[in-house]
Amino acid sequence: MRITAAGWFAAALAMAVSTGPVHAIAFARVDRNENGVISPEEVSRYMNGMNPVQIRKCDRNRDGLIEPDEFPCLASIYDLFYRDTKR
Ligand SMILES: [Ca+2]
Ligand SMILES: [Ca+2]
Repeated sequence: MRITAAGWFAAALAMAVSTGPVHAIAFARVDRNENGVISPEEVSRYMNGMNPVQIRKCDRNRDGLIEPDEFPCLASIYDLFYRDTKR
């Protein structure tokens, strides 16, 4: 069975609303170069529709990158505004 990356990610985000550890899985999906942080480039490439303003909102330590502890913020914005409405 084939699951598209987008479908997998949407499912992971849906679960992430109620379960913390799933954030780690979703984080790993977006952190493609596996350096432990998510760059704005990775966000725009793998989280469709997200823009730098939203990244800055969640970037609490203002280093321009999304660390794992900042990711739940980004994930919830993504879920609120860019969730696939075609169910
Ligand atoms: Ca990265
Ligand atoms: Ca940061």
